[in-house]
Amino acid sequence: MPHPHDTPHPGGATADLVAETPPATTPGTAPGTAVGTATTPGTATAPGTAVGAPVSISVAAPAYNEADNITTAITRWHTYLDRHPAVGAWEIVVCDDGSTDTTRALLTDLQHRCPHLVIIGFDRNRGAGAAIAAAIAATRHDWIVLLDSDGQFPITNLDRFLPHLQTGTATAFSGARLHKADTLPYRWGSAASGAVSNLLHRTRYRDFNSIFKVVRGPLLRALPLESGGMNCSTEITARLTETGHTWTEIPIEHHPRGGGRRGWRFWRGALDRALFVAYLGYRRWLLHRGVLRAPAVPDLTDPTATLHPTGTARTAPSGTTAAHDLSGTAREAR
Ligand SMILES: Nc1nc2c(ncn2[C@@H]2O[C@H](COP(=O)(O)OP(=O)(O)O)[C@@H](O)[C@H]2O)c(=O)[nH]1
Ligand SMILES: [Mg+2]
Repeated sequence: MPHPHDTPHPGGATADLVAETPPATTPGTAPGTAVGTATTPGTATAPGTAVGAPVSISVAAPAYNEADNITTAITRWHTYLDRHPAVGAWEIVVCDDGSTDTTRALLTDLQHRCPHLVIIGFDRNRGAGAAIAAAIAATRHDWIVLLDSDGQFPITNLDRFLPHLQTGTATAFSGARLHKADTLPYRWGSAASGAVSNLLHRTRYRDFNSIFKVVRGPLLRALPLESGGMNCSTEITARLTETGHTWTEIPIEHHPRGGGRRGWRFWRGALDRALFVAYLGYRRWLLHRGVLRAPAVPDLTDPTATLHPTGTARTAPSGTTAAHDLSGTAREAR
């Protein structure tokens, strides 16, 4: 079966999915405030992307027991991507691995109205990290946008990123939540682990743990990710930094959860984060000693580097298991 997005913008088939309309931005302008800078190898104009041309986008998101939020989230993403003049071909890949509420049924229903929606999953719950890695592996467009499906990261944040994508100023952008809409213990925990992660990586990112990221597809698909639970955002920031790339941070809005409950408990999550950051420190040391090698990723400054939507980076590494693809398209996932 062909990928549902082989024909971009199917038009009328999705007309009943309507939410907020994106503002008609002027392609090429840069309303976002870049608070970091990109350095080589991330400074090249995206090969094959004419300056100001619409960009192709895959949204990748995990979803677990998000029945309260999933319909609103996907409807908003759909409307935004479908109508934004700076967005060309697009898709939304959601990984729901074993929700026990009606998330899966709602996704299937949404898919009838939104052929751009690709649903993948596992036969059991494997955690947000596994889910986001599987969703990334299943994407096929030039840029990947990472989002949560609980409504905390409005897709309208993309307004500030799209001009940068069109001009190809960098290959990896991260949304910095300057005002986090989380309770104090969660904000403190994130600030503390972000500060230590910055120290370990000799970086000065304002929001090391933000999952709202926009990265060139071939680059993110090539990044080996191994976190299972809620440390995937920290891991993506760290692992790309290991490869010598620099994140360009752009301020974003962060909202309270739309409904439902977060999928992890504070103390368990805090312990897991502390262990994960300790592991990052150990990795840094092993990399420094040459015991480990940094992950190999495509050099996107090379015009022959894959930008093809069905490039080799989509092949899952060995040791992975097949994901259930509810759209009927053959997919592989970590
Ligand atoms: N597929 C999948 N998604 C998950 C899992 N746990 C959390 N998520 C999703 O990950 C995102 C972030 O989770 P959330 O509980 O809001 O944590 P937060 O990072 O503290 O906001 C949401 O979209 C969740 O639906 C999981 O086990 N599997
Ligand atoms: Mg959340």
